[in-house]
Amino acid sequence: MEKKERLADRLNGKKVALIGAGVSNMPLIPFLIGRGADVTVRDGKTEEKLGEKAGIIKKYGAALVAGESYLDGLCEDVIVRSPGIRPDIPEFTEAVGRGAIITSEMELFLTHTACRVFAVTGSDGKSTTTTVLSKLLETLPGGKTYLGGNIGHPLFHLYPEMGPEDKAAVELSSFQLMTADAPVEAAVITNVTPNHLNWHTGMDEYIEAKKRILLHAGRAVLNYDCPVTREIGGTAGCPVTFFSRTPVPDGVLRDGDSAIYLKNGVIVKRDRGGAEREFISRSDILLPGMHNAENYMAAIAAAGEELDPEAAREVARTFPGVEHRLEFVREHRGVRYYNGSIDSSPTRTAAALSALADTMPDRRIVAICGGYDKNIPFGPLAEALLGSETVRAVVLTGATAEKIKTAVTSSPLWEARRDGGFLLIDGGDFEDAVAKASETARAGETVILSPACASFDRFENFEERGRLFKELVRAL
Ligand code: UMA
Repeated sequence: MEKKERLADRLNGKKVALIGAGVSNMPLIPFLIGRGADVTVRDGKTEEKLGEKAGIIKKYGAALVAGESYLDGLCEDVIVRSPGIRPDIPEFTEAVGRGAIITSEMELFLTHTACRVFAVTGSDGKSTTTTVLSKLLETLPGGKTYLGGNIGHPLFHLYPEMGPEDKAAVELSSFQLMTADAPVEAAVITNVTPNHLNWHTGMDEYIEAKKRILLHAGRAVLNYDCPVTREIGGTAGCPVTFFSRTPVPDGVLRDGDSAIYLKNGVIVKRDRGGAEREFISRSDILLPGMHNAENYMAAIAAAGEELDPEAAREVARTFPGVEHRLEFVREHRGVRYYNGSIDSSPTRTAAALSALADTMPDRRIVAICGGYDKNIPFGPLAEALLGSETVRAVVLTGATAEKIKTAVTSSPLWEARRDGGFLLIDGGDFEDAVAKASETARAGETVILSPACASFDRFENFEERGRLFKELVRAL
């Protein structure tokens, strides 16, 4: 089998299949055709469902195999899978058997780029951490900073313009990491909690995928407060920086390891056996919530020793956050509306609710929850919704509405909260759910879309869900 490295230099006349006409693969079409490859795009959606994309694919000069039997006759030399497609489906295994290369946009980027790569994965907080990291990297001397990966910006087609002085902050999902094994300068795992268990064979595979980010990492940045990442740190083959909400004991650090943590409201850094160095204060961080302090600690550690605390403070004071993550939409009749469409797991929703409660303790919350069913347990969500007096009502929508309702009503906290006035509302479809949340909320309260689920039961992606939410809220 041919090696993946520098594949781009040997594309002339090669048959390349792009599996999936999505965000990752579409920019590859003109790039590959420009290098002489014979490109076929294969997608399980029908041509009609692909809509204008089908026209674009053909206009570029690629062949299109669309619809149910899109993998029939898979004969290409190089197969570029979209992240959402498992690498071990029978069609791919058979192709590998006859000598084909299976790769992905992200693997191609990581094996071809000359720039310094700072990679981030984790169950929660990876988009904010990656974005903050990109802002911090921009303050370092040297070339241009790129931001991409699972956050929604493919990077491979840009690699020819990147030099060794440039930097890339790259968000990696477990789907992308399943087969990735390229070197990165620094690798962050923000935390690991159950997620995507309908796609992975189980928690073990999910954790193994996340761990692959460390395979050839120069440095690792890991969450000391998460049992999974703490354990990973003990066996990492590179220096580790642990980040934590509280001081990290010196005894857990190995030679060359370090820690970054909160002490009396200040983020401090310490090498093993070294003195604490103050970095920035938690109050410098414009984004609300303890999870954002964690995101900052991870990003600061990943940016490395070149980072100037003063420059980091400036970023912390001014960065307003990422769209769809606790994004303030508007205040209407005394009710504040937030778009948290990115909250696609119970832990994300729990973090969003506690961030709101932290920063606005007097505002009670009406939460809109529910969406695509990833087979994750909703017990933790029920606890987050019922466990704090701040949440007053939940409006349920989407494919998981019934499952969430069952988890909430079977919680030991349910009866007391129900008797205390907690409302569990059947929202119906998404539009009705937004309308019901708005009818339920009183002046002085907050409505947040924080689904705890992915969006694919109804939407193309979480961005589309968030945009519709904002439209509906603006039209109230
Ligand atoms: N398709 C098939 N067969 C399949 C699966 C998909 O033909 O079995 C087709 C679909 O019809 C679609 C195309 O493949 O037309 C694209 O599928 P995709 O969604 O897998 O890939 P992209 O559009 O390239 O988007 C992916 C990520 N999506 C997933 O991992 C599911 C995007 O993350 C990411 O932003 C993008 O690459 C960046 O290049 C989304 C996501 O939800 C936001 N990620 C998960 C998460 O963050 O939790 C992992």
